[in-house]
Amino acid sequence: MREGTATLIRREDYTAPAFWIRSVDLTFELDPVKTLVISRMQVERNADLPVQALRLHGDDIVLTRVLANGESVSFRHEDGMLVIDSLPEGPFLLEIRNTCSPEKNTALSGLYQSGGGLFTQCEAEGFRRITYFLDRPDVMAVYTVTLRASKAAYPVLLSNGNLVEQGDLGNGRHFAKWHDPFPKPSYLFALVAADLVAREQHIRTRSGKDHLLQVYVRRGDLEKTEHAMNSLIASIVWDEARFGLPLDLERFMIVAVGDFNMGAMENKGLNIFNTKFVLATPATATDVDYAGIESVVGHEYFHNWTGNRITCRDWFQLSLKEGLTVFRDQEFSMDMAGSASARAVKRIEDVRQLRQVQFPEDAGSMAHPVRPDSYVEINNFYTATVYEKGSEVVRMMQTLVGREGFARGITLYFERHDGQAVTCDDFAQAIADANPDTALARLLPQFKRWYSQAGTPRLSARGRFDAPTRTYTLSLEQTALPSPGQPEKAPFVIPVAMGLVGRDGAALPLQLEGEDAPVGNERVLVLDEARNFYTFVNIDVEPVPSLLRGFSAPVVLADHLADADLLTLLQHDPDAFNRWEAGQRLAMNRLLAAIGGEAPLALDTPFVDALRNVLRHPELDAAFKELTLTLPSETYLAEQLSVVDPQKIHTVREAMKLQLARELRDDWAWAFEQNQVAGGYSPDAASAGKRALANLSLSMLCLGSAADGDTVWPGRAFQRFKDAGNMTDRLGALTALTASHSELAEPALQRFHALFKDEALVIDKWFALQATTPEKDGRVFARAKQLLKHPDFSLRNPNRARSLISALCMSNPGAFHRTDAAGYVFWADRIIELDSINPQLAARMARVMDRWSALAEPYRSAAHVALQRVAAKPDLSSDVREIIGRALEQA
Ligand code: B3K
Ligand code: ZN
Repeated sequence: MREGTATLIRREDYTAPAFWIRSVDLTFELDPVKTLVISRMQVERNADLPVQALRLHGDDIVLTRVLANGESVSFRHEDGMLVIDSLPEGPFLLEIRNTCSPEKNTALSGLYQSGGGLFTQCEAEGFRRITYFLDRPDVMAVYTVTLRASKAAYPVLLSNGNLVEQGDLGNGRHFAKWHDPFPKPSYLFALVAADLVAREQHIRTRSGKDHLLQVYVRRGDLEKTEHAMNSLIASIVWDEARFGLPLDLERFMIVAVGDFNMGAMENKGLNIFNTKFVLATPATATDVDYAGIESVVGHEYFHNWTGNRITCRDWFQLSLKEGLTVFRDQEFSMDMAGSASARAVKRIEDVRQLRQVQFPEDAGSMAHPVRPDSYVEINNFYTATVYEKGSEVVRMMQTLVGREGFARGITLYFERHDGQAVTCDDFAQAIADANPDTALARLLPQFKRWYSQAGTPRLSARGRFDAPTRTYTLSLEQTALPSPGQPEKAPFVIPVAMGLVGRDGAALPLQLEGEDAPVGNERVLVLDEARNFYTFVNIDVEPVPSLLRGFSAPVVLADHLADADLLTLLQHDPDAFNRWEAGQRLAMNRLLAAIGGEAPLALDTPFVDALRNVLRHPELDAAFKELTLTLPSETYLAEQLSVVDPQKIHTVREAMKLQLARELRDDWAWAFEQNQVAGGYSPDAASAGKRALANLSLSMLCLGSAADGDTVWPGRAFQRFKDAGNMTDRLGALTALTASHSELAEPALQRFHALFKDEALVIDKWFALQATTPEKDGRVFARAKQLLKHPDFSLRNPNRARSLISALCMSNPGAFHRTDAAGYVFWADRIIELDSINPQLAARMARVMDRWSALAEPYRSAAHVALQRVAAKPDLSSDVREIIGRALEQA
């Protein structure tokens, strides 16, 4: 059982708030040591509920006075809340004064200090670390905020909404007063007081309204903000064009901060961003960084409607805003990518991420439904399930009602709920009601099992061709494995986008038994029972089924296809996603056979030839080639096994990589030369794809050279590293050297550090690269340990902590899982250390052990010991305790 005093919050216990706070007027006397907060709230009782005490949240703050309608009132502290028993019957003005200490706030939740400035992070429950409040998303108030601070230390004073007044206070202090006309929950409050500069852009939206866009950064970073600003403008244009949702603010601000627990935060009109998702120049950021900026800027902007205009009734509904907004940012990036093939590349990347992170989560100790039923720390539930699987659930709705139907659903959702705090049920209902004659509307209660049942369903497909009747019968069967607290599950509604591919690669017309004519050559079968049969008529030769096209549902598919079928799909499938998938399956079959069996890995000619054909294909996009020639990750391979030996997986995968490096040597060299990008840097999909393929080729060439004792390619890589005109190529060349353990890696790493010693985000890359190098003889782990002592390393900066600790423990299984348990000792030491500094971040990193119980011995026992050691820390935070407690329940 879980220990500790932290309580379990249950979804079924939801009750409406006993009071409403209609407006709040906040005044801040900002000071890093002690900030004074004066809060004046218009409060009224919720007439629907019996008369009761007002209970306000407050955490780590010091109360100095409480007045109701100007009179002092008695209060008490109970269960960490401020309780006021006797209050006026009717609406009243509540005034609270309290202090907090930004400089002591290492948790980076609430008001904290970073790089000499003051910043806030309130979602989910950080506002209570600033002042006493009904800190829950269904209490929405209109905010007026006055910031008073030293003019020299904090020349820029920002909060949500519009600037209504500013001026001098004498004594070197100044003030700014902001008003946000939109009622909002406290988690969307923000303030910034810092020495910053802004890139500005005035735009006019379709309705003819003018808006001011600003991106605030530290002095010296201004030239790194162009891409973020362009991404913001593109997001605004896209949301209006695709969903008819315009920018509703006169002023929209983005502020970059160097110390931040996650990617970014959608505070109304004042988004606060991790610098990683704002700052980019060709010299310092990779193509992946550029794409990340576009997608995160889009994501936070899209929250302005999905999250801010309509918010969550309670935190169990988190996916209402997160799943939907991830779906929107994925669609945005796809639309920005342009060509069909570039869209498929984006989809492949998203699915790869889902499988790499969400599938393990759904099978491990932290498995939970998209709409969780309980939590101890809500911050532990900002998960891949709520975000990425939540997005897949929204995507399935779009698949079931069509793109236009889905846009109609969104319109109805806003007609019904604008300005409200609602539930996932409300959302699904709106999409269904706007599309009455669809499978979604017909099956809505069953469809919503995607919100309530955890775990990744298994979909098993078998086809049977009957030559005499010229029919092909497809059987689809779903099963769901038990999850914690959910032993039994009912069938899901699974949309299966599919086609039938002829042996010659032709897309066959699809006519189901009982239909008069074929309905195109791609369709969506809706599986709503445990098992169903679909009989296609007028089929002359046994086809190859191409199922779950575009990954139309978040399931694990067993299609029982033979190698020959997969080779056909890899060569001919009109669906690019399934084409890639066929390649991955061919690789995976071989990897798993070698991992499970005693026979050493030996690659067969048909497989190698098929990969060569992809690599040399005259029409396929470079980005697609790169994805197809990249082997399934060690983490994804581990998910295919019931007992996981990480070293075995690592060894086999490395062996296969090396064989491909050698067998395709000339082809890699050809691809490297073919994919050079001339001219200035542009992060567009086509150029980025070429760079990715050139870099993969270079890595493979260096790997092959290392085994053959050849020095030509490492020499070329070193030269390219030195001459590179952009970070993608520079880091690519450096990676080729480190990953092949070349002698030139060391001087290159030193040079890289010297070149970028003042660029924090690049130094993060330098740490991460060393921590994620494929392990060889324990060298990588030894180096990571050494790097803990590097003067540039710090646990206090989340990006830096992640660049070494998460990189090693989460992204480098071959280095982390050691037979001598040293990796787990390293992990436990860091979690214990970090828990006292930043519990949210520590809890995130603690998740490394979610899947410990699937490990083979000796890993399993050693992991258990490490978990118990963390659990034994006397003052362990409730954040980490929840994660570790759930992991230990698997023992
Ligand atoms: N809504 C924030 C995440 C807040 C995380 C709190 N632990 C960023 C986002 O999803 O857009
Ligand atoms: Zn979000």
